[in-house]
Amino acid sequence: MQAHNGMYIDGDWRPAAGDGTIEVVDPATEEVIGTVPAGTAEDVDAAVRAARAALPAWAATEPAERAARIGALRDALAARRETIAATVTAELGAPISFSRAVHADLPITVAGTYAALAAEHPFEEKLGTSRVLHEPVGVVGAITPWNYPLHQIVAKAAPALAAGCTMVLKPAEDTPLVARLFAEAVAEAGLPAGVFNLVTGLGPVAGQALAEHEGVDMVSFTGSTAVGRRIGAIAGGAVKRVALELGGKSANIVLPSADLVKAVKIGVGNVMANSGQTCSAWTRMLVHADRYEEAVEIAAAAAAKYVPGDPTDPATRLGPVVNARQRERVTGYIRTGISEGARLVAGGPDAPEGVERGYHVRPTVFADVTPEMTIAREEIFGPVLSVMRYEDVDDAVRIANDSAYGLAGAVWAGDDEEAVAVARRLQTGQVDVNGGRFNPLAPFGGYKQSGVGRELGPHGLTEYLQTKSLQF
Ligand code: TXE
Repeated sequence: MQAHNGMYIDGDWRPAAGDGTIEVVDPATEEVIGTVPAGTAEDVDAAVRAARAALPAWAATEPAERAARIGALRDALAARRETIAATVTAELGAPISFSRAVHADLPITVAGTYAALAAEHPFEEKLGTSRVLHEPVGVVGAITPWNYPLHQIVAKAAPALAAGCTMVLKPAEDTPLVARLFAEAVAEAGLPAGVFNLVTGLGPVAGQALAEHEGVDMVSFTGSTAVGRRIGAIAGGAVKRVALELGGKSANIVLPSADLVKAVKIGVGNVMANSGQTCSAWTRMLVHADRYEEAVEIAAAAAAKYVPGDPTDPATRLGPVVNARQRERVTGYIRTGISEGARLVAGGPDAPEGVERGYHVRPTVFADVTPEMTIAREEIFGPVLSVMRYEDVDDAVRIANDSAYGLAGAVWAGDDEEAVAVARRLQTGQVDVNGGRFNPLAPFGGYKQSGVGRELGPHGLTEYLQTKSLQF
């Protein structure tokens, strides 16, 4: 049990202004594993003041100096790899092997990318007779979710720091412990006091106070579309820069020429990873009518291999979902799928057999899902796949684009260029061609209701810059 009473403000761990606390629950054991302070508007104000005070000096540092600090931050995270993985497994419930390979290694990679980009980025350019300067936006208020808790922090903090911005982070209430590890790494990396500040707290209290604070120049938010709309309205009203990374309902189009077994198995794995709590998950699998039943059979068999279990066991592939509320949400969607007439071919709403505790959900596959069904339209954020039928390529593209969201997607075909022709027609920010592969330089973000702005790589860095032209 870790009982913390400090928040990282102005280069120091300080007690919170109030005495409220947030309990951190291990979703696999349902036990309280720690407490952190529930920050208030007063704590947010102290953190924003520290960030403002640190801004002029940090904004004026040479890019090479910022690159060196971000490199040191990357190394401090890498030195904590095992603690990070164990912490994410404890507070999120992700299987330990996934926590190591993704929850720890992905943000370490992203931090390394920004150490390089900070040094290389063209912060000044010449356009005709003008000199164009790319300057930091200022103080960034970052609000992050629990699903990839460290990655979401690093995907905001690393580019913001590389740009010369300072930051106040309000992490998700379910996963504040890994955010504390990040602040420890910041301290070890020798970033000047006030450049990065951490305030733990509840969304509607500390999160809202941060978004509204007049000392914050930009709000960068990742989370639900409902909260994203509120943040967007606050930022719009105050004419602040805003970046929003919201939900998704991504389509995975398997073209007739594709290797069906491979496409379906990898497609199932994509949805089951992290218990389906991935905004870019390919939750709608679209298969041609001629091979539809075959695909459904493969998908059901593949899903059954994701046996819910103890996430600390390296052999476990499916952990619980993050909390009891999320389990109710996900099983509610499974019940809705059944009542709206989808055919359940794997899993279901009942608790899995063989696990006595924890917020587990059975790996679930629905067939005969039609585009108007709730489970085809809304983000479920659980281990639930909908397999849908299409008649021809135009039909597949129409179904894929028939969504309020547009975050990611996938296309499988016999050759890449056939898939690319379909990918060009999708209204979505990212498409994996024949499986894809993570590239930390590639921009990530949404079309439509999936958000505003891009994260990662040079595009992610420019989000935190504003432009000044000098005319000669
Ligand atoms: O998200 P919230 P929740 C989706 C997913 C999930 C659903 C609900 O579908 O089932 O959202 O998850 C802070 N002002 N995604 O309830 O509430 C909150 O403290 C300012 C998709 O956990 O949006 C946390 O830090 N901040 C997603 C962050 O917002 C507020 C990842 C996200 O929490 C606030 C997570 C307020 N009024 C959920 N209210 C993705 N895009 O990856 C809450 N917060």
